[in-house]
Amino acid sequence: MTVYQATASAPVNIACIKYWGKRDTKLILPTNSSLSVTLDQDHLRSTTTSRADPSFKHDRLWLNGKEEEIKEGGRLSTCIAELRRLRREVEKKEGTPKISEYPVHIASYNNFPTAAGLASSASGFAALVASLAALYELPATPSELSLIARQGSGSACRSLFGGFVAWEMGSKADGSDSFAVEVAPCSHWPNLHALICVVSDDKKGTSSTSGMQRTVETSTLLQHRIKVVVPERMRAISEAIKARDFPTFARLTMADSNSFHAVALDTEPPIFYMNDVSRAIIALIVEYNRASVATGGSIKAAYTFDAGPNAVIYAPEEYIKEIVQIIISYFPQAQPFNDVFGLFGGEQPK
Ligand code: 2P0
Repeated sequence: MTVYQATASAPVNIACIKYWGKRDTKLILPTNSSLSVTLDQDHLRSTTTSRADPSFKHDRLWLNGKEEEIKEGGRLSTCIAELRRLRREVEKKEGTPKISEYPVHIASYNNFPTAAGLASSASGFAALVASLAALYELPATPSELSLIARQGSGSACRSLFGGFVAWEMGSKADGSDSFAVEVAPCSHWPNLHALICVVSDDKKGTSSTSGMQRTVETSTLLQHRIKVVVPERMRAISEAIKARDFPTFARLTMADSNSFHAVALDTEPPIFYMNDVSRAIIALIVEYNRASVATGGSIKAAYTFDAGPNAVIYAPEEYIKEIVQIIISYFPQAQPFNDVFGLFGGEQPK
């Protein structure tokens, strides 16, 4: 008996130019393009196994061993339906076994602890799409699959590649030109490292999905950001990445993190994702860079914050040790965990 089963994994990505706002909430079409760095470490990935079998009664999904409901018309069922539709096309054309008619069971695991404070929807949906695409043996490129992962969670479309990835917002109403492309592979800039500082492992107060829509509806600053600021930044950061120009990359990354948190603050009611520890980390990095520039050096580190208080610090490898020492001296309770740091003084992530 043939077993139809496939496993795929996908990495976590952290945006340097942030996605914040949808112009179409059902298709998940963004109000601006975005660009991320994939964290290529083995210990920051989601791994998903999909299996199709005629004995299954209906589609089912488990996340870290716990079954989750696949709601009709929801994001999960949209992704599964899209991949089935592509499989049906292959079956029609090539007469391959009609496994699109079998229900699927999907099991997904994150190998990073929830306590690492990293969002798992990006790597999770990317791994789910990649595993179903492998199960169905779809002749699809990562960019084509990113069109589907995008409908699971916007940022997931950027986790189908390694390295440096742009999500082009596109302009078509059907979303067919809103997909991810690789700007440069990971091997292009192996010297660039990321340090994750976990400030809090609490679940965030305002989800990204609802927070960004409130920003779209109420922030006047967002209009300036999406029309004027981001298009120029996308161009400039892509060039900086291609030239491995760290100071420019760092300036743009920090500026865009600030801009994203400014539009969150400009939302009615305002959204605060950073806390006092986040702001202390900004002050440390600003001072670290100022001291370097004042002595004839250049910018050595960049901070960025997503929809929560945790910091990601990008820096060339040669400065990572020094940065870790500075952080430990200011936050003596810091718990190193590979390149993830727990600063919240709680249990070390396991
Ligand atoms: C990003 N974030 O570009 C930005 C920066 C958070 C701050 O993508 O509604 O979880 O599922 O499309 O992808 C978070 O948004 O939102 C996000 P949905 P998603 O990484």
